[in-house]
Amino acid sequence: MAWTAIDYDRTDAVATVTLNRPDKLNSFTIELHRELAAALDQAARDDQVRAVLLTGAGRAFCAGQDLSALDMAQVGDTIEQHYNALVRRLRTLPKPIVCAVNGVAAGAGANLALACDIVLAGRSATFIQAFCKIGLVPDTGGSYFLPRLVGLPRALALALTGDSVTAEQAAAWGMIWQVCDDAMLLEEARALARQLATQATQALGLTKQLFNRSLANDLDTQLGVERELQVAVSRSEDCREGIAAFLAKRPPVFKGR
Ligand code: T3D
Repeated sequence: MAWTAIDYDRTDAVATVTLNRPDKLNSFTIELHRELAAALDQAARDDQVRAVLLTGAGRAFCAGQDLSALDMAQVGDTIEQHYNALVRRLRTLPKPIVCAVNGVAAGAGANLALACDIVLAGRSATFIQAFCKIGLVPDTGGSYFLPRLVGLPRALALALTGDSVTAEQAAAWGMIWQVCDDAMLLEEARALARQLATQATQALGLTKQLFNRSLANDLDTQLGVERELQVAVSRSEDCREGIAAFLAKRPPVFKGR
């Protein structure tokens, strides 16, 4: 596929998806939505891909919806078909997704990052729940993830004020995993994605599913889900290899199946 709004690269077992509208701070158009969806589907389908890295080109990660392309008559459809579908794709993709936030992440761009599995941010990156500044409410899963990540008082204050949060504050609040020096961000994110790509892919995919389901379940239900997924993954070749390697005191060689 010829990409215009994103860049897609697979090197070894890592698919790198780069939002690529730097002049407009990688803000979302329908074209960007379609290409990002196609890229994530490609990464999900391709057995050679065992981890995904998402980042942005230029000085921003993503400034949310392209406001010059916002169709006020289609807001509900746009959200369902594109933003909601994107969050569902990220959360159900059975491979780990590392997000490298390389600059400002605003509106749906901030919440796109929060819907990924492990978020690293450059020291100069910022997160802005920009919706209130233009008379909108948070979307792209922000009203779900943000209070669960940072607690209701901080989530609500961020959404009501639209104040910018630095990468260091975001890490201190548990909103993201780690802050990196700007110059090292991509290198560190790639190293993390490469490491995840050597692990037992099915177990990582089911771990995502386990945690997703835990957010809505009570303890008894969740214990049942753990049992169900552990039984399923214990039949994988990688699980047999992991245990055999431990017992033989050698490093495991996982194949992602
Ligand atoms: O139906 C639906 O789609 C509803 C769904 C909505 C989801 C949402 O995401 S709503 C929230 C939309 N996003 C925003 O409100 C953020 C708007 N952008 C900003 O507040 C600022 O640009 C930033 C804080 C992100 C960065 O500020 P700064 O000073 O570093 O950059 P800048 O000068 O504002 O922007 C640079 C260029 O990018 C500029 O274009 P120009 O003048 O050089 O031609 C600016 O217009 C453009 N740009 C930035 N953000 C957007 C954008 N163009 C279109 N849409 C944007 N969101």
